[in-house]
Amino acid sequence: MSFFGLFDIGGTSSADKALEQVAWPADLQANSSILTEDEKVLAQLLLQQQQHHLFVGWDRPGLNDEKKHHFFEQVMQLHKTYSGGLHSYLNKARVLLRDAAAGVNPLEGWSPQVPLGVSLVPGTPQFLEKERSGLEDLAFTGFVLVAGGLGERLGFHDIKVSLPTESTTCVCYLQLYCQQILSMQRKYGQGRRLPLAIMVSDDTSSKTQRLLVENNYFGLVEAQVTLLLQSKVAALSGNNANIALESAYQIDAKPHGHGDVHSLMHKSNTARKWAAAGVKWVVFFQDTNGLAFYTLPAMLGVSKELSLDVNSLAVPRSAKQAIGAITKLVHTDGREMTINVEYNQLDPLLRSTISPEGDVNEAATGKSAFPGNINQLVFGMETYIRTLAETEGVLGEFVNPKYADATKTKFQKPTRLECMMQDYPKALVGKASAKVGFTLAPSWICFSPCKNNASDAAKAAASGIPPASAWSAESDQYYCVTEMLRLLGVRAAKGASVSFGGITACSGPRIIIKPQSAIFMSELAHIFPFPSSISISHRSTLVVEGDVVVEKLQLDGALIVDASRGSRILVRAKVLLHESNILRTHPQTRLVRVLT
Ligand code: UGB
Repeated sequence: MSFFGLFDIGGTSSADKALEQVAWPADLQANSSILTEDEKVLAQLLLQQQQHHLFVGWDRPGLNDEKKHHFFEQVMQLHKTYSGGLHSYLNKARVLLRDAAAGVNPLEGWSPQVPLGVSLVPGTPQFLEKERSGLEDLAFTGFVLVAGGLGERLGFHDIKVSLPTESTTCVCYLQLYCQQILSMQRKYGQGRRLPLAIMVSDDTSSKTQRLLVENNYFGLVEAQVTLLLQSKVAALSGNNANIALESAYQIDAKPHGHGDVHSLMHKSNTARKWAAAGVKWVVFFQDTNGLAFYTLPAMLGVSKELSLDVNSLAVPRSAKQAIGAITKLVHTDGREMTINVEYNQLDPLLRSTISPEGDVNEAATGKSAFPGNINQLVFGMETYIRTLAETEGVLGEFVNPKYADATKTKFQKPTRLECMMQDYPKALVGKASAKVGFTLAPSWICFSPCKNNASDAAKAAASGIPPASAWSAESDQYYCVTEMLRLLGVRAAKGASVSFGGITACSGPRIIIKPQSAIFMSELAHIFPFPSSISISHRSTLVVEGDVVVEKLQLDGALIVDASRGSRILVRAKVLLHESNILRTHPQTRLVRVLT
């Protein structure tokens, strides 16, 4: 595993040192004798940026000096890790905060259109053809997991990638992702190792490393995993970009958003190394989406066919549904971009431009023409590398202060600049050759994250938004595999919907096909070659691992078929299985087990 953090990009520059001298407040002046030269430069930088309040009430020298040095360490960190330095951050923040208070419309001059995209219907010949085409390119794919988020909405105090994806096998998200990548590598990698980069933050870094190390990288090789450490930015308590304090001598610092991933892919040289090693496609995915990869080859097939530099996986979206919409925007000056537009911006934008009725469902599909963004992206490496070189991966930022008063001068709580990974297409504006589009797939096969605590999930469900709770995420994984099998012709029961605590999910069956057996629809077809000979009741549990072929099975119970130790297990169960059965291969034999 290589580890990249932005701690080593030089000290304060000579330009900073040449900053105009500003009079020091008395409390700081009194401490002058204990400060190092670098600390004085940083103090000067802060004063230049009108941050005098940070030094009010500093103790006299000899009292809390360690905390004072620690304060400057933190300032240095914030300065070094932000491209352009702390002064650049604060200057940008002032402009963005002024615009926010003035209510400037960031989409002024832009008019929406339906973007370029392909709609996939799982199981159709079109889907399987795209999947077949994409499988050929898996060997040239690199994976980027953004896992710096805290899980505050979930109310979980550990790293989200350590959560179990389901409670039948209790495999955690990181294990699932690693094993899926490993399986793709073994089957389609043509001898190559598929690289994985994981963006972590101070909040998730050490626990993520530990989880990987203690589990032997879940079968991956250490060298194919790169950890990218994102840094925090200073929280701001007022429109003049006043840096907020968490406590005396301690700045309130907050995550800068998942958009940091692009500057880290650039600064760490990861993107360049991957390109040199032949990676053609970069896949970005979130930390708790157990359905992340089922449509990946079909999506790659679309990227290939349309030569897309950016392909956003999207889900059908009802008009006005509270989820960002993939939208093509055309400016009055001729510029174009296809980008995620927040739902609360799309409706007014449509009304004020091309469609007086706003965001409405189309008659043909019953859904909005603007599909929902789920932040799973495939970038073409050639353009990505070029764009990173031009921009250093620094994307546009935004600020979203919650005002405490009508004059918009006070914030309810400190805010900060943020950036989003899906804003990358903004960097392609003006490049005539750049192609940005989407792949639409039903959410049951591509998106069911675990983001919300049970009570927020119930509120979301009540207002028609997917709950994104632990239970719905688990249930949707069983549902997805079962539905793929049904599309192949397997007679798997559709479990009834069950409601609990305001959340409705499917009751079963619980079918887990481990990644080394199959992930994609075309692979599942090999495990179940005679689908009509298989029936699985709604209350059944089936776990399949390793080289397994299920020719005949009538299951109304629990069956674990574990061929992970090297041999093939052939299941020909003519009888109805009512009880729990476990079939395992013996490590030393090449035994073929037949259950009849
Ligand atoms: N993440 C980081 O790695 N670092 C950060 O600083 C922040 C997050 P959230 P968000 O799924 O419906 C996104 O917080 O940002 C990682 C899209 O922007 O779960 O509110 C974090 O660990 C939105 O368009 O989501 O919203 C996680 O893996 C929509 O697609 C990922 O970034 C929305 O997800 C997402 O972070 C959604």
